[in-house]
Amino acid sequence: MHRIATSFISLSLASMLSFAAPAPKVCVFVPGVVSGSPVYEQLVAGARRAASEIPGATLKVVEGGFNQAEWLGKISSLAATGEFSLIVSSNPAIPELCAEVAGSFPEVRFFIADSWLPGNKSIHTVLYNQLEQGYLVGFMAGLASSGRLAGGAASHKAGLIVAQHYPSFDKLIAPGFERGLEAADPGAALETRVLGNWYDATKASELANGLFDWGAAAILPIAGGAGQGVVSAATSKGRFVLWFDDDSGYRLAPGTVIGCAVLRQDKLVYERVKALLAQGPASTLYGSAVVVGVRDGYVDFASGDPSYLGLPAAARAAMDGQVARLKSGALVLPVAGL
Ligand code: RBF
Repeated sequence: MHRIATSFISLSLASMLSFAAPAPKVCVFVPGVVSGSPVYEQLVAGARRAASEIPGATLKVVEGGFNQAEWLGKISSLAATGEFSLIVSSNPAIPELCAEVAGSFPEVRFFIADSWLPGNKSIHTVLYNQLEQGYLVGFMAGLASSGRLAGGAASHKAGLIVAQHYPSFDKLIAPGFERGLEAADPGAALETRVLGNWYDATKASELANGLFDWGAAAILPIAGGAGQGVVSAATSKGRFVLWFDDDSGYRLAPGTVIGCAVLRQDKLVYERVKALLAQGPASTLYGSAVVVGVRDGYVDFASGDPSYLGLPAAARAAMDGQVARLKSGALVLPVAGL
């Protein structure tokens, strides 16, 4: 009798507790639009998968659009609805905005991938080692600019096209690219052009044509959907493109896109959102900022695609050697934050 009573009490306690913790409601705030930006496609996919594995959890995706001046107001309105326990987003400009919103809505928690902000008890951030990611495609650009790819003469020139200046581009992606380029083609010249937005493929094409006319053998666009304009310019000029964030570049233009440095953003977002939902608002992950890279499995070079496998064996061996050096720790490109 006593045992039955105890188990009855613990059962009802358990059901009371499960009622006490409401099913989590997650909002994914996309700072831009999803379509055309692999980094945001992965953000949504990862968060959806995590929410689908937490019983009762719901998820809403909100596109913030390209007007960055509106983002703070939009995030603030989402928090003000009182509907969401966790707001998930991605890019280095977002933590600052969320910190401001968190001041007014202390019950809301934030997870922001691809960014860095330590010390805010409402916010968890994870930054990718984009010195490594930039290095990988920079090295590939150097193989092109030194004439080691079929059909490519040595010009010792390469280009970067970026939508706008921002900290992880200026401090990690560009310096990483430059270092990789220098390793494969010592003394090669690098020119950077700034587009001014994340969507204008026509203007990106014009900037790319300018860089190709200057002599760039290969260009890396960091420009979201506008990057496709760089691919079309390269295709008509018979030059090369490097791709960032996922391996879709290989399929966009086989033979033109010669290397993709990928982020496992879908995996990262899935893991972190799942952990944060399971641990709840008191999770000790809040307040922390973490850096992940090649050795953790979140930054990589996609080397299995037929487009890449069709490149000269000697060039691939040189490239694969760099990936192996980063994986083994023989080459270390440390990032401590932004
Ligand atoms: N990357 C995209 O692919 N698409 C975008 O629309 C986009 N918008 C951004 C807006 C801001 C204000 C900042 C700081 C970055 C943005 N990024 C965007 C870049 C993204 O965070 C990341 O650096 C790149 O995808 C390279 O990994």
